[in-house]
Amino acid sequence: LAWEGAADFTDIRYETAAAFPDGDGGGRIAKITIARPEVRNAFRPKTVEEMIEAFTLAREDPEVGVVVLAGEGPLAFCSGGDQRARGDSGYVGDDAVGQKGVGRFLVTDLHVQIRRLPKPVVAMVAGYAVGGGHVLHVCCDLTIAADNATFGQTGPKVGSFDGGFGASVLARQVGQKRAKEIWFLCRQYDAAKALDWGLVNEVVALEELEEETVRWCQDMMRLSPFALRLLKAGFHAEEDGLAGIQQLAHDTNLLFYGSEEAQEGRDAFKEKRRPEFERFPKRP
Ligand code: 2NE
Repeated sequence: LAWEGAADFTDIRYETAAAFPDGDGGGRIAKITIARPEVRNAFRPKTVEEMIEAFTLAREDPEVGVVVLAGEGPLAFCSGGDQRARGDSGYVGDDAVGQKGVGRFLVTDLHVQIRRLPKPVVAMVAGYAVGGGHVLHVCCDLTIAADNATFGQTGPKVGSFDGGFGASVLARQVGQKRAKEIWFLCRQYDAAKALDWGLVNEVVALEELEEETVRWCQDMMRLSPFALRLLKAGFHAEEDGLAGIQQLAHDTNLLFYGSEEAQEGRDAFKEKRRPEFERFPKRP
């Protein structure tokens, strides 16, 4: 695809491209690339801040139907939190846009944002997806991996862990025993094993990674965006507890606002009259 830079960032790239360059369909695909290959795309606070901003851009763009999350280069998708930016309490970003010099765990917000983004998010994994980088792909809706991809946890090796989505959602994906193995032993798993375990959706040759990922995105771009949105909310409703149910409930409210019945309530309030709800059918 012909990716066009759509915003200026330091640690990441945000690009979008027409989903169907041959004009055989509409809409755009967004791609967010962590661009710190010298540290295997580890994220510092500024990186996470920029990713949050980029995901917001993708969410707000009515043309964008699917978001791809990637790492720069063939060696790594993401190696997790930048250990050089790790202070004595959280990750410290003197270069961060937000509070400077204060230990943070901002990636929590990013995980929630990916889970709640009302558009599918696809992790495109080449090389290492380890530590907090592994959690990022777990949070994405789908994962397409290159044959050189390596998955695993390192958290307990470096005095860290993610008992949130990084453990609970992982366990939904591969089962409790395997999720515990991944976290308790900190081994590395190749792409074939990841596919066998249901940790990824597809494995392709590294040279074909983007082409295949785009194909998956194009398939989704041909489908009803609101149906996909509600499906995502439905999948997460139980997993995310009350917050998941709230998302699904508010999505139905968004649809309900489009009905004459809901609009009658609004109009009656504005016109200072009793709403005439009796004219609406009490559907079975
Ligand atoms: C990723 C991995 C396996 C790659 O190994 P290799 O041999 O291909 O590369 P190398 O030489 O280890 O790394 C290349 C450069 O990248 C830096 C390295 O220090 C090295 O720098 P130089 O020696 O060239 O100066 N680098 C790699 N990962 C980094 C990182 N995360 N932070 C800072 N610099 C990093 C291998 O590099 C590796 O195992 N990396 C560490 C993975 C890790 O432990 N990540 C943090 C886990 S904790 C976490 O992410 C987390 C969490 O658990 C919960 C919440 C939030 C975050």
